[in-house]
Amino acid sequence: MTQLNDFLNLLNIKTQNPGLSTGQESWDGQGVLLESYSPVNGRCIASTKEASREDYDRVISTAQAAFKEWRQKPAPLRGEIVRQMGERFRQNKQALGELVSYEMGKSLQEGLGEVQEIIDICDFAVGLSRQLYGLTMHSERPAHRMYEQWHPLGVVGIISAFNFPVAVWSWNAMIAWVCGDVCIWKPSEKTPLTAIACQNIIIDVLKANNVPEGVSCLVVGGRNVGEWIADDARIALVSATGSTRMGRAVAESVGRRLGKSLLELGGNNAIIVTPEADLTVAIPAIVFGAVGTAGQRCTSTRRLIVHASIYDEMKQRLQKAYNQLRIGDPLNANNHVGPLIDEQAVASYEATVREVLSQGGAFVIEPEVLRGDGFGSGCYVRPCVAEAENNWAIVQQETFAPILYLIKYNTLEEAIEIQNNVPQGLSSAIFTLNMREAERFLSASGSDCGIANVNIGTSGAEIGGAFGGEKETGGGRESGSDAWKAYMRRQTNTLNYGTDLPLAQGITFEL
Ligand code: UN1
Repeated sequence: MTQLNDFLNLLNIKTQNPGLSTGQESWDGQGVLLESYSPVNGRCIASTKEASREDYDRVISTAQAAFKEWRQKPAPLRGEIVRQMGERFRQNKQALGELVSYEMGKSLQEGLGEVQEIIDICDFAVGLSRQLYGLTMHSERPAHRMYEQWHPLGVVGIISAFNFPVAVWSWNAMIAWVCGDVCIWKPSEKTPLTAIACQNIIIDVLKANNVPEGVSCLVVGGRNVGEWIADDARIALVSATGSTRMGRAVAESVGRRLGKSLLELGGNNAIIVTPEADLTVAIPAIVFGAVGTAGQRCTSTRRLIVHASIYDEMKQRLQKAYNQLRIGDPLNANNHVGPLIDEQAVASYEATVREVLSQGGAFVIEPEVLRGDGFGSGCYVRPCVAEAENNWAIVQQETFAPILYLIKYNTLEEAIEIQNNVPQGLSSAIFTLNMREAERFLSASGSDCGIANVNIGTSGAEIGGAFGGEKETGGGRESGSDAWKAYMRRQTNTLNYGTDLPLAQGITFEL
């Protein structure tokens, strides 16, 4: 690890940082002071000020003006700008990974992995900038041609969560930019500095290429800023990542004005382990899924559905694996698990533990809030495993903490039913070497999630696929595949190059 001040200096993070930026200009908001505390040691890292309504309106007007110019720039040239941004993130990978780890609390490995997702999506977006394909159709009318084009949408509002403070922004922004949109990013108020650092990283690229002011905007602020974005008819697409409660509020506001939203909300992800699983592959996948990012990924493994015949063996193997976990400073490469984001998250871990016990659940691996040397921030908890029933209200909801529920099954039919029987539908996995079981799980009557894996865990998706889920997860798809279509408007064009005017459906109309 570089010295603490090194990565802050490298990323140009000062004691007080402007929380508003239009890419060319940055300024202090007129709202309240926002101090960012590290869950690693409880220290205040630096501060910024939230946006006032006036600040926000200034940003939106600048973004609207920028869109008029940016949409005219050929997509491959927009891709070239994104390529240069990717280079800047490559150069700053270590420093930004360390800041992510320090401000958010995830292990340095995972902090670096998050920056790698930015680099990967930049590469993907550069290629995509020459592949924004539309279809051509055969017209039923003679001497007519039909085709479709994809045009930029406008201003895209990106509301991101603390748990992936930089990668989720990049999935949206890099794709939106090659599509010809301009972006306004409202990061989580729990992780404003990583967002400011990202804007600092790309600012030279924006300036050197004379990118119109307003293509990349940052608005640090609280819930009110999220509400302004959701209510604002000047924002063509609102892409929001976070809790189901937040997503429902955003969807209602955006829906009222018939705007577009792209939602990536809670998960309640399960792994099914059948008697034919290779447990040497399954165990690390389960443990990484459950304790990675201290259980604060939306793809974290929350439920483990295990066949009765291997249930006791699974318990023993998990106990052995969990005993090896090292919890502590996430910037120390020896540790697997860092802190939760804040004390509020610890309180919710404790409340969930109490609820599991009151339902009659038994902990196979005991929960604990860690105190004492090295745990001074009060945010460190021990990952735990409880025997539970799928239908308990507490199991039906997503708790953003490293708590894994063990559930027993007898038939694959029953396992799939348990897996699907939650309100959320993000990620799922099965461990089996039996192709019939695997294919059954992936079939139309199998997993109902947006992501379904075989012999890998629920978290850690690659950027090349479309990311998102069904039901209360919100239905949106971000990142790879054809997720770009959500950031553009489709236009169907019919062109007559003949000398007559034949009408479709064989209708005659003579004058
Ligand atoms: C999230 O938790 O919001 O699949 C995103 C994963 C990561 C992204 C998670 N690539 O776990």
